[in-house]
Amino acid sequence: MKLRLILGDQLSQSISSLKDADMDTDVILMCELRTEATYVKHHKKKIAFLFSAMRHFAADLQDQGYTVRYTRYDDPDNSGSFLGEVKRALADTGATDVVATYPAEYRLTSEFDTWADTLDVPLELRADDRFLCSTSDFAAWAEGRKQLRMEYFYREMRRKFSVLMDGSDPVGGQWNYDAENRKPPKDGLKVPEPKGFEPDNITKDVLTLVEAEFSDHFGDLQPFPFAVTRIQAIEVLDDFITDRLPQFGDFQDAMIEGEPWMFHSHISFYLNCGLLDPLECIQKAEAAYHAGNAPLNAVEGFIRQILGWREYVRGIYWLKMPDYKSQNALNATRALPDFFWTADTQMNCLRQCVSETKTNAYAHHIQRLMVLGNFALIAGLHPDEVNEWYLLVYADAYEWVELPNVSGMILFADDGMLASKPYAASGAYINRMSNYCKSCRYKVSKKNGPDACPFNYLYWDFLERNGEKLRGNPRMGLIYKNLHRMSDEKRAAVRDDSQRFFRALDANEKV
Ligand code: FAD
Ligand code: DLZ
Ligand code: SF4
Repeated sequence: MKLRLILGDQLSQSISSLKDADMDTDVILMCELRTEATYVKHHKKKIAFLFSAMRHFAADLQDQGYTVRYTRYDDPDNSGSFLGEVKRALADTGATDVVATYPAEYRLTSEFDTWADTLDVPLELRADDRFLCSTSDFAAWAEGRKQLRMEYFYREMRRKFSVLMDGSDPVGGQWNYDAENRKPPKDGLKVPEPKGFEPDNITKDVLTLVEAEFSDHFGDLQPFPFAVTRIQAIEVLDDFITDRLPQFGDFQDAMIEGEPWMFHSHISFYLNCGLLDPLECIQKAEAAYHAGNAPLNAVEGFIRQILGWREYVRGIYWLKMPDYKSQNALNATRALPDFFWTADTQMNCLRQCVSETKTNAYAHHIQRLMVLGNFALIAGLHPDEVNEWYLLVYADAYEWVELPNVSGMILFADDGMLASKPYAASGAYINRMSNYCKSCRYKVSKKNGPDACPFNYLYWDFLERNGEKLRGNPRMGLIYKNLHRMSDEKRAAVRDDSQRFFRALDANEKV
């Protein structure tokens, strides 16, 4: 009789730990834990989403005839940790073996690796097979390459899985249609309502629990529209494929005030906890293209995110951990400003993105990258603080995907391992891709002075401060040429404005 442990982000019936499960004898163990709910103070919605999805998954398994031992958060005997619950279950059930799938992140993997020494029964830890590229295949791909770039990895994945291929060539003749995915938002653009669900009794119980136990965590619990079952998650995916995918490509980078969901898919919550399978998402998008229901720039763009970026960042994570976490190539030291929690800032773009994050436990990619991330980069915020924030505020956040995006993609803390150059930008980018600047107290057209958009001078100050590190980067050559052409007077204005801004920020004044 085997005890089979399922973690909160392993909610898939085809997970390796369940592969040879015997319905008549085995016991499946799932547990809501203090350690997992508090290793960072996750957004209330994230905890509620996972607890509800776990309870629904357990109920599904039970309906199919499995024996599930489910520890609720408020069970008086809940030991609060995976090992404690495994030991308790072994003592109560007399199971002779423990089977688990390796956790998705380093923190727990290294803990699980010590269990064999403390358990009295054999432990079998199986590979995490929820991804399309195994960690060993990624390591083999990376071996011997001078530079790792997502684009080349992505092309191999397209070939390997025969996705959007025309023989050995990419469909349409190009691998990547990114250049067609940057349309600014146009006036009157109509964004479809996202698919949402009324909480059922299981979810209502969880919402009451989370309100009582995690009231001091960040974020709003209500409203709670998340899918919590595989069937609902598939509805979200199908809704995206018909309603949003056709325009996903054009407006992938666009931001509109009051439209947090735009034409994105909102499936990362479900992909990352196992309710959706990456290949089924890719294949549905590809089918929409072949049926003539979505254009190539949209379908390729969407597929690139899942088959390319998602697998790539996970590969980098396992290739480079644990050292990846402590990197700080730009020696950034500033503390995270309070407005990342309160949204109390006069910079409208940041106010909107933080407020939406607080309400939804979601922000789309360009908000995370070019508003919040861009500010974190050019203001020199410390990677540890920025990583902790991103890991706890988003309902799709797990370290394997959050850390490379934050330390690699936005902060350049990994010295260019993930991104070939820092994604620093002035207010002009935000103004082009959003309507945030229209209702901002600052003027995006002003470069200096108290009314100027802070992104404008902080951008040049960032380049100046990090010149030694970045000047030699071939992709930064033109930018540094422009910096050197700047008059001494203008450089002094940039420095003075930035110092004034940082003084106010560090003194916790409203900026
Ligand atoms: P869509 O735009 O519809 O994209 C489809 C899918 O592609 C996503 O669901 C996701 O699975 C995948 N994807 C897209 N971009 C990336 C990427 N850069 N890395 C990995 N997968 C990607 N994604 C997370 O899943 N968890 C995180 O914790 C996370 N943290 C991020 C932090 C920063 C600083 C940045 C810049 C990006 C982060 N991302 C993270 C990636 C991306 O922003 C989200 O996956 C996306 O916004 C989720 O929304 P969506 O499902 O509507 O995505
Ligand atoms: C994120 C999370 C939370 C909030 N709570 C639980 C939990 O109570 N029980 C559980 O099994 N998993 C939870 N998780 C997901 C785990 O943290 C996740 O499995 C690891 O971070 C590995 O990716
Ligand atoms: Fe953001 Fe600057 Fe635009 Fe204000 S003016 S919304 S601070 S980019």
